Amino acid sequence: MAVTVLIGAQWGDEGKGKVIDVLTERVDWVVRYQGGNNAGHTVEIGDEKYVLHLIPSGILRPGTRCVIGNGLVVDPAGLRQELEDLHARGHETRGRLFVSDRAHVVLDYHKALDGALEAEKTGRTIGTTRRGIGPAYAEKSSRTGLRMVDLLSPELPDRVADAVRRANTRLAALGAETLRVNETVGRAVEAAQYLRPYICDTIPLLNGARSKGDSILCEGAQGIMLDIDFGTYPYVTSSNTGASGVASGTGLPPQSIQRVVGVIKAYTTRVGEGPFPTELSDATGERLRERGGEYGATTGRPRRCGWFDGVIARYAATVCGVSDWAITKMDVLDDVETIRVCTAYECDGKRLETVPADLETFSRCRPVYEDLEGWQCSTAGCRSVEELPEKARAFVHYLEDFTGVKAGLLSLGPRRDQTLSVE
Ligand code: 2SA
Ligand code: MG
Repeated sequence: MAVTVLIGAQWGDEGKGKVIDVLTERVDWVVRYQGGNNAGHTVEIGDEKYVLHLIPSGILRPGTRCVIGNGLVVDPAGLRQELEDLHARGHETRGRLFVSDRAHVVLDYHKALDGALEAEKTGRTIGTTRRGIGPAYAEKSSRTGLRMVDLLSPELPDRVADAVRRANTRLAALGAETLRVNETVGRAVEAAQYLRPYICDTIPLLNGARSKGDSILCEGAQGIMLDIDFGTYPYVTSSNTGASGVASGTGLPPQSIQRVVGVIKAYTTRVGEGPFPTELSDATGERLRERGGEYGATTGRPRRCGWFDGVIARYAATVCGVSDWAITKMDVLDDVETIRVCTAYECDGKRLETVPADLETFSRCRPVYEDLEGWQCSTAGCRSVEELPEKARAFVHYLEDFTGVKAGLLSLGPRRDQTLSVE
């Protein structure tokens, strides 16, 4: 019955990993529905820090079962590595992790193509994570991709060999190094062997769990502004990162979704290229990056930082049907004197209240700001909303009023105990 979706309502890195970890205290299943190991979900438990890329964050709660849904593109070698790391740290995954046999496979040549396409001198670098995501989804759409179910087939070596040969022609045309067919086949076969026990039909599994009343949390990766349909195309990832990706990426029907939690950071960040109206290329942006530890969890890239963009939050609320916000990293604003919130854009003398489709227009948009007084004290020790400084509560209320969505959860640091639930 109870399906909850958690989505990133900005450009990713909103702190979803932490929020999921908090929510999974009461959840039976955690399900990824899109993306691949381009994601980096960071969870801190006590002194231990985990960064998960493909495996749902719920794996860190022993009683929770996890699903990698059909909507993902799975790098078998990457998944194996992640599993081995978890096993080495004492986490059991057999019988707890289920990988959809319909999920598509990312092979070495997808990564090589990702890099080669980025390096191509077309003047349009996306700033991808180079994890092969775009090329793997392109093959899925072209109906030439391999799926997890193919990893179980005796014909796997031939299929991979064919695919590598085709990819080599493209790589050569792009002036990139080609791959050795046997090596790629060997790696795929080895990973397939390791992953065999995890691969199954997750559709009856999930719907069966749903009908017997289990609670299911669908974990979005990246954020709505990186959504292939709703984001800043072409500076996006290749999947539906928003709530609309859940039905197509899991086999859970749309009407089973009861709640959509939108995760927003108290300011905004973006990794990779593309327009970002509230970006700060000054000392304030630098301070947000340092205080917030804003470096890519997958690639270590420094993230671009800027003020909170209310236009985007409202857009996310609209297209994802956000029921409540989880506002993260409020503590990063602890020492900020004046907090700015973007409430509209100005472009060519016109006021815009929504995100324009035309990127050229979007890149010329100037933010219209509302200035709020900062609270200028530490929130680190606050354990309830009442203990928050008045001005921090005013900030939350401002975001709630502006977006028309209530906050359900506030996060003041990476640890589990630095989380406040709003009644
Ligand atoms: P891709 O690799 O094809 O999905 O890249 C396309 C765009 O999507 C962005 N993207 C991300 N943005 C923020 N965080 C992501 N995950 C990692 C993290 C990123 C990292 O959690 O920190 O470690 O660098 C993520 N994944 C994809 C990407 O920057 C491109 O703009
Ligand atoms: Mg991340």
